[in-house]
Amino acid sequence: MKIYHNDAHAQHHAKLEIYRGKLVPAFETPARQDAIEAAILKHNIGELTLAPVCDDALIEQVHAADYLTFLKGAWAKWIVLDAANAELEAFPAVWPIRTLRTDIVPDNFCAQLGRYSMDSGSPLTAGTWVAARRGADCAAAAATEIAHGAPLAIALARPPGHHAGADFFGGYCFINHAAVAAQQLLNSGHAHVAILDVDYHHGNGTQAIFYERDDVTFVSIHGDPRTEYPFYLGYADERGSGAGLGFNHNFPVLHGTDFEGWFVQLTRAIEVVRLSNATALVVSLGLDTFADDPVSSSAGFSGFGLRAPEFERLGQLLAEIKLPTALVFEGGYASDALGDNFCAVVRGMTA
Ligand code: Q9C
Ligand code: ZN
Repeated sequence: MKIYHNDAHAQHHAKLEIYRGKLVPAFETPARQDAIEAAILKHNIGELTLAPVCDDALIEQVHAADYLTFLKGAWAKWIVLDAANAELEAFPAVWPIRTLRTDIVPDNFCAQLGRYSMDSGSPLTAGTWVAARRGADCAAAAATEIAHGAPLAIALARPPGHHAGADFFGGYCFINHAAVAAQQLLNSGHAHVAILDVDYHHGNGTQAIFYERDDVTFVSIHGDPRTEYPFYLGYADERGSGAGLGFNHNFPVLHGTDFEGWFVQLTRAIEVVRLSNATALVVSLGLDTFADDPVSSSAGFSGFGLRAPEFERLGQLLAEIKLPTALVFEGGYASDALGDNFCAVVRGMTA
């Protein structure tokens, strides 16, 4: 099995993020992917493979051209503001919230950051563009691999992608790698593709990208957005619009639910994937449903309490869908456990 690993991922390396009034060490670190790669080698799970460079045109099918241009040039503009900025990370300053104009891109760079982002938790660093763009190569390559007949391929495409929309970043995500994979499957001849998002957080970017389209069924199981990030999307009544009506399915799960409750909802989500006309599947594989995940655990509750045996069971359920599947790595922040948990999913899928 091919595992396309992003060899540029460490170029995106935020040191800090803003959290509840403090600058705290970033949760989303290069160590996350390094841990998974080490476990893959140790357990001989598959071949770590470098992806060929995919066309910009593929990425432009799911992202706005002006957003991609902005992201590509952002670090240079940040340095122009002040050469000393090279030692810092770029955070947005002003967001175009209600009553402000969204049709204008101001000249001021920090204002532009707000125009193209959804939160203050996703600092830009010198290598963010290169890392995220290379992640798209991995997603496209995994999709091509299954389009050519492989039952399973993996994109270790850090940084994650599912919160990034057509024209904004957020939630540690810059390019939506799952969307790139789905689009590549469509371009390769699949008429309908399903995306199943099992990250702890709702994949708002993926939902938004495909919300009005009828060629992708998006199904997400995630923490109830009333209490969990991204808060402003991911509710059960979001069903798609226009041609996309009926192709979007959210399964929010109450904070504090244990893994048995989570699996009840997962079974429902998988049933929706089965009933779709999809001939290929992209899984947004977040591992932040883990019991000891530092982002999803709070106030005594921990994720949905999954551990390696439950991740293996997740893998078994994914395999039972019996569609060619591209796994795209998303969230999961307990670096020390990511290797075991990731390998458990793959073991469940392939055993
Ligand atoms: N305590 C993904 O899992 N809020 N993104 C973090 C830290 C943002 C998660 C708060 C969570 C974004 C891909
Ligand atoms: Zn997440």
